[in-house]
Amino acid sequence: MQQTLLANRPGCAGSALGRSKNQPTVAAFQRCSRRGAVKVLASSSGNGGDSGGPGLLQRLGRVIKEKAAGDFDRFFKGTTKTRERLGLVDELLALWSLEDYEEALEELEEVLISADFGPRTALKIVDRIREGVKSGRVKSADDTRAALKEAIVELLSCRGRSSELKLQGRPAAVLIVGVNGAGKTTTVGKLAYKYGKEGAKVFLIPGDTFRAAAAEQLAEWGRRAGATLGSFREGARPQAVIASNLDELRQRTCKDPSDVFDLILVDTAGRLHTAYKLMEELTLCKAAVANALPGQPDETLLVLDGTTGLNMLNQAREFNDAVKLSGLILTKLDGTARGGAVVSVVDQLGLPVKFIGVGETAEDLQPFDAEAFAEALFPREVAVAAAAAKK
Ligand SMILES: Nc1nc2c(ncn2[C@@H]2O[C@H](COP(=O)(O)OP(=O)(O)OP(=O)(O)O)[C@@H](O)[C@H]2O)c(=O)[nH]1
Ligand SMILES: [Mg+2]
Repeated sequence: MQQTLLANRPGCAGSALGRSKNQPTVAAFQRCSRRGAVKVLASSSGNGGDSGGPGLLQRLGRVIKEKAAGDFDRFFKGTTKTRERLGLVDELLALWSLEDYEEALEELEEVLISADFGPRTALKIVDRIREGVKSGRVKSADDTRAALKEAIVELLSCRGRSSELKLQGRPAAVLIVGVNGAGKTTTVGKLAYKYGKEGAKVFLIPGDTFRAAAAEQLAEWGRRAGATLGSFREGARPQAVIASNLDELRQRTCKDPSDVFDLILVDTAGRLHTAYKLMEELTLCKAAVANALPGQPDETLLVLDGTTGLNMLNQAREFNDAVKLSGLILTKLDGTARGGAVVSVVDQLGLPVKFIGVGETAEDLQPFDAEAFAEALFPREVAVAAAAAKK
């Protein structure tokens, strides 16, 4: 199957994928990009105008984050199951007393472990609260709740690394990787929708050449998001498909320097993190992006299925070793009570969570915000209701 949204355009030398013999070299691309794409980048970077450029995506990132903050309901709804699992914390805190705080902290640790915070991370959180009690800073149930949230926010703030996408190039490229069924293609679609809606020109590369249905799924997301889908050929080597798509884009920009996409999203096939050959293929995919667009991809994001809980830690380690990740996207948090795994993954891997998936629609991808997350898991109103019920 071949989809040719770019291929066979007037002025193109034919289908990108049917041209392997005549493909220009990387050096040729770079020569052209010096005259074309890079010139566009330079002319739009300094003025802060709205006509595109690297600044555009950073501004859009902020806009998307601000809008999401106003849409706390969706975030809140998406974390319902985890919050329910953590409901025991409210019961514990309703019975809180300074005399037997040790017992309460042990139970708190168990509740956190049951929500997949993981033993190490749960212990860290509880230890911080214990320190607070010993220093006299934590006295009441309210103080304990505040200390709990504070500890979670601190762990999630991940050694100062930002949860915003760092998209500096024009075009900026994002490589999406992960195991089978994690939610990669859906996430690519949601990202295209989000950035497209704010005015970015988005291009999708169907790097999952394993099966035709993958490209069809991406095409459907592309239609919804108003994004352009690149050429696809079932069974082709994904790194070749990525390279030829980027080459098509280079040719377009050579012809018309204003014809530049802001954001290129590269979907890839699901693969087991233990399959050496497939992981090696992924490194070639990343290299194909870097060859065509020096300095890219700006982001290499691992999509993790939130319902797998702590098993995702091993996946993240292997993918990080293979392609050096810049961040994580956790999906399906709406379907799991194991959302605490977010804290554990950030704590143990030192990689920031950039977005979370809280449903299957285009709107259900939320920029990750540590404070909003802690607030969603331990909302104030619930605490007030629990205290009222006790009286
Ligand atoms: N509830 C829920 N479902 C999701 C979310 N993200 C993805 N899904 C669903 O998960 C399933 C798999 O999603 P895909 O995007 O096809 O996953 P993938 O990683 O591309 O899969 P492969 O390409 O086969 O490896 C689909 O049914 C999606 O609708 C989410 O945040 N919440
Ligand atoms: Mg897919």
